[in-house]
Amino acid sequence: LSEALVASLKTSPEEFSVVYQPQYDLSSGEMVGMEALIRWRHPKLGAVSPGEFVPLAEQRGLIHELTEQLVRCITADLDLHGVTGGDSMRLAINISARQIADGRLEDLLEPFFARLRQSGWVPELEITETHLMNLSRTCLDKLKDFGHKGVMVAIDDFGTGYSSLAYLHTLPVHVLKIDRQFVQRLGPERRDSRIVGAILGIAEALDLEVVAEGIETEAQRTRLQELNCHRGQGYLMARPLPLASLEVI
Ligand code: G
Ligand code: G
Ligand code: MN
Ligand code: NA
Repeated sequence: LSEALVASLKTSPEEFSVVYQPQYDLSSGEMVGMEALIRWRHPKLGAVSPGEFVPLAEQRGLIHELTEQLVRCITADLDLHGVTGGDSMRLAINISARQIADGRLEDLLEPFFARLRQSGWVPELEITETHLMNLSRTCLDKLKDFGHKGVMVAIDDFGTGYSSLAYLHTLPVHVLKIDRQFVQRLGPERRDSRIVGAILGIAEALDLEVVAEGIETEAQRTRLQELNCHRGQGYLMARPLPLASLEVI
């Protein structure tokens, strides 16, 4: 698999594509953004899960090349469909924390983000919580620079890492994405919502936005609304889809 990925990243860009999962304002139901997720379909192996190939790309030192495919696909999708973000909708991409040290990242993302803004999208960078803690001062400064240029920075899978509140407070981030394991534990009992409630409290104290991930049931959505969680995404509202299927927006 690893060899196939290396070969495909080098010679077969057409095997990569991107799907988009809408994010909603949970009180109004309005769409407020989308998360871009990369897909890889190998001619012999078929569709490979990003849970498998993203870590492989990291191991093989090709995560930058993967992000190049992501950027190329999103740019092509926007050029083809001309979907606008209305100057307020977010377009979130996932990057690996270790890419931040790589000088090629800014060279790739700066023109891409300019392109996004041109069509009315506010760029957002998602970085998994577990890897945020190992970032050097230099990398944190780079994130801060993105922030100064109007890029929103989100902590992905929040609640699964080990960030201390003291550390969180110093991070140049704007958004917490509540990991879906906590959302999926939301049930009719009040105690089911204690962890999500605590995360919402942290977000409020640190003045951060919150996105709940992995909303699958009406009961979970209702509970999140009651808890005043503003933004959410999940199969209940929409699965990740090709941009063409999403043109209701
Ligand atoms: O798309 P799916 O829900 O299967 O994603 C599985 C994992 O792969 C998630 O953790 C997601 O953040 C990650 N992922 C999806 N697309 C990208 C990408 O373009 N770059 C990186 N680094 N991770 C991605
Ligand atoms: O780690 P990250 O949050 O980037 O992962 C996003 C992943 O979550 C994608 O693989 C996406 O397909 C998946 N996903 C999105 N919505 C749901 C959902 O409602 N339930 C589950 N189980 N997975 C979801
Ligand atoms: Mn994500
Ligand atoms: Na996540």
